[in-house]
This record gives sequence, structure tokens and C-alpha cells, in this order.
Amino acid sequence: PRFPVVVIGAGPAGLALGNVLRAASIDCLVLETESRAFIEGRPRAGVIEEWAVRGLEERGLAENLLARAERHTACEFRLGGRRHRLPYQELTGRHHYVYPQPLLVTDLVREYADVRGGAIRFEVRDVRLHGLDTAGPAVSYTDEDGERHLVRADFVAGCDGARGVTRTVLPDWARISRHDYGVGWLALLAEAPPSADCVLFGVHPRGFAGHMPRSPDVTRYYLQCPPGDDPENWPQDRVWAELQERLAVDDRPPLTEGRLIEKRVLDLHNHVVEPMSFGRLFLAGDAAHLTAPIAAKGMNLALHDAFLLADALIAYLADGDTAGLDGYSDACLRRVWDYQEFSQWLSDVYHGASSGDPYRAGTTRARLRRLFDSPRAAGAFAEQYLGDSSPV
Ligand code: RFL
Repeated sequence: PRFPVVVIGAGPAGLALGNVLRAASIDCLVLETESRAFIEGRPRAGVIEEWAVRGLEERGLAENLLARAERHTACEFRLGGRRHRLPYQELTGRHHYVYPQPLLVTDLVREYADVRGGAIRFEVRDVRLHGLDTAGPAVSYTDEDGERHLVRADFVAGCDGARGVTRTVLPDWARISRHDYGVGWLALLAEAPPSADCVLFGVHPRGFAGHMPRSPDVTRYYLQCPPGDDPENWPQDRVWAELQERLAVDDRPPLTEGRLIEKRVLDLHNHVVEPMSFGRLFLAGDAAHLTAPIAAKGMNLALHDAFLLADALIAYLADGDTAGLDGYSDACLRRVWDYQEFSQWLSDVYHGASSGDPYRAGTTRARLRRLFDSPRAAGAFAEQYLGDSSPV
């Protein structure tokens, strides 16, 4: 068999790409190692930027999201027992959407496979890429019955996330820049209603704590911990005691507690692959750039890449226009580096107070004071937190 585009990975990047290609009547095959039920239930992101939602809407992919997503208009820093609310919508006229990643993935799979008739194989194994530096690349894989297949393609889209295969076949000259924050986060999902109407950032000498509403019954929390820490060191009681302490303020009741349904340790690190293409292979999303969830940017970048790559592939396959493909990597990396820089800035704000270094703690306090006291500084923060609003 032959497909103009083979997409490796059915996350937000691969599925958004497949949907746009199908809408332009371009055949593609999506290959995914996990089962459909697994990817539809995998909890991760929640915060989507307004331009990304508009981008999904313009491509007919945001119907459920617009009906069900919450709109967030502010965030709140908590430190020294006091609350500092940052009303980013007032400052910029823009807001965030909160729509859990499993719901978005469910919508995108259904639209791609069941509505637009796109081909997709779940539970594939041993995906290998061939002839990427030729005009006729191919992908081979083993299906769920153990049968091996070879699929020829014009292009391969590497959308297989931070632990996929496509990044590993890049040539030596590809540059991978890495940044390790030296910090761990215990990522938690609690069966508990949110304790505030917005995201809370607790900046505390014991470490950062975050509160991210996901739905009326589920809240994501983060607790800074040593990198490589064992989640078993964090029984339910210890988790809630730390969250209560790090997010405590004088004029609000304690957090509403609940059963923890996810508990994993993330060692915060980022990496960026440059360029994001090699021959007939184009990387998109976490496969090209991992962004620790510090500033809630990863899924947004994945969608940005997918929109640009889809437009570029359509221009080439329909009209022979190579400009989009030629400029793809640079166009994506502009936003990637912008978001990387903001994540690094925000990491300093979150982790300075607990770094054990009084100098870093002091500069962090100064940064936060500036944010709270200067509407201009707050506006600049809001612009970056909400993301580059250029349409895609
Ligand atoms: P994904 O979602 O990882 O999808 C890749 C898919 O490829 C499959 N795969 C393979 N398929 C075929 N062959 C192989 N060899 C394969 N290897 C892997 C995988 O099974 C998977 O289905 O990558 P994509 O599409 O690039 O999307 C990226 C986002 O998922 C990621 O950036 C976000 O989840 C990051 N992130 C957040 N981003 C935001 O924009 N806002 C947030 O609020 C936010 N919160 C988060 C997050 C990530 C988190 N974790 C778990 C790191 C919160 C957390 C806790």
C-alpha cells in the first residue's frame, strides 16, 4: 500500500494533522502503539490557548470543545499567606480554555476515523522508517496480530511524542538542545472539585504547589519534589498536608480534599530538535520539542506544528508549492523558543523561594513584587502566559 502521508503517533499533533489532511482529501495512515481506549483516557494537559482553539474551530474540530470547555480569565499567585490575583483577561482582552486532553483526543480520533474516514492502526509495534532521504520513504510496522507491513509514502510525519522512534533516526547534524531544571514535580489528579475558580500558583519555601481546575469534579495538583522521587513516598495524607501548607492563605478556607487518581513524578526537563525536518520526515509536537508542564505550553505547540505542517503538505501535494515545507521548521521554532524562554522564566519564579539559595529567593521575590505592583509588568506576563495570538 501507498499513502501520501504516514503519521506516526495519535496524540494531539498526529490527530490534528490527520484531520486537516483528510478534509483536503489527502489520504493518510496514522500508526499508534497504544489502544484507542488508552489514548482516549490518558490524562495530561488541560489548558489550551485561544488562538489554538480558533485554529481548531476554523478546521471544524472544536464543536465539543466550545460547548464544554471552561473559560479562565485570571490566575492567582499565593505566597506568604496572601493572594495576588492576576486578571489576565482584563489586562489583555484574552482568556484561556480548559478542556482535558483526553476529551480533545477523543474528539479528534472520532472525527478523523469515524467522520472523515481516515485510516488508523492502533497497537502497532516495532515501527521503523526507511529511505527518509529519498523521494520514496517507507514505514514498516507489526500489527496487533503479529503481521509485518511495509507502507510506502511521500512524507512521514513524526508525531510520536517525547519517547517515540522518529527522533532517534535523525542524522548526526541535527542539534538537540536540552535543559534540565533539576526539579521534580509530583503530578496529581484528585477526585475533588477545584478549590478556586482559577489556576493557583503556590510559591513557598517548602517548594512550588499548583492547583489547576480540570472539571467540576477533578482537579490537577502539582507538588515540587526532589527529581527522581518515588511516588510511593507520597501517601494521600502527606500530599494533602503539603498542598494545604503551600497553598494556604489567610482569607480562604483550606482546599477541598479528595481521592488521588493519578500520582507520578515528572523530572522537569525540556529539549528542542533543530531543524524539525530531515528529508521526507517532518517532526511535530513533543517529538520535536518537549516542554515541561511549567507553563502549560506543550499541547499548544503540538497543535501549532500540526496546523503549519498540514497546510504545508497540502500546498505541496495539491499544487507543488514547496514554500511551506521549506519554512516549516523555522516557523515552528520561533514559537517553540518563545515558549521555552517563558517556561524558564516562570520556573525561576516557581522554584526560587525553595532553592535554598537566598540570592535566588531574593530575586524571585523582586520579580513577583514587580508583577503585582506594576500593571505593565503584569500585562507583559499575561501576554506570554496566554501565548502568541497570531492566527494559524
Ligand atoms: P503525545 O500526546 O505524546 O502523542 C504521541 C503519540 O505517539 C504514540 N507513540 C507511537 N506511535 C507509533 N509508534 C511509536 N514508536 C510511538 N511512540 C509513541 C504515543 O502512544 C502517543 O499516543 O504527543 P503530541 O501529539 O506531540 O502532544 C503533546 C502533548 O501531549 C503534550 O505536550 C502535553 O500533554 C504537555 N502538557 C500540557 N500541555 C499544554 O499545552 N497544556 C497543559 O496544561 C499541559 N499539561 C502536559 C500537562 C503534560 C503532562 N505530562 C504527563 C508530561 C500536564 C502533564 C502532567
